[in-house]
Amino acid sequence: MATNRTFTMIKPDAVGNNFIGPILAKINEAGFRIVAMKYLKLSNEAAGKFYAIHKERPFYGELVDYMSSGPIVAVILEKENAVADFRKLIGATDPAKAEKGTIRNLFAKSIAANAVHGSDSDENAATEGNFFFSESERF
Ligand code: 3AN
Repeated sequence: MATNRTFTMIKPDAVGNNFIGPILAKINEAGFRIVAMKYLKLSNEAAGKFYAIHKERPFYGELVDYMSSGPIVAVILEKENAVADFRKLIGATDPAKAEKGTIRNLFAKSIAANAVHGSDSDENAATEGNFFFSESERF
């Protein structure tokens, strides 16, 4: 069953390039409502925990170092069919393969620094949202 929430992060490259505003505008234009939002910098340890599901992948160390290299924006979003529709809005993991007009096509430079995260399932969306936000921080 499709739930109505997903989780995203605006990653250090996009924050550093002053793309927070343009990316949030795209997200709102696509019909998502912001349920929770935080601007913060992850410690290396916290980034390691967040990406623990990728522990065995060859790029894990690079990914964790990168995600703790600068501030991010963590956001819970709401919309019907949120997980699938948000994955469509951000485009493929590799920005070179991301469809024209998608967030990664517009704002990302590389597969590692790919501007935004998007949950890949309802279950992960809930886990990832819980990682950053308590119940009283969701509106
Ligand atoms: P997505 O974020 O599109 O779901 P995943 O789950 O395959 O992609 O990968 C998680 C994150 O790991 C990506 N967002 C990206 O930042 C990073 N990543 C994926 N593949 C590579 C790679 N080949 N080299 C470096 N980083 C990668």
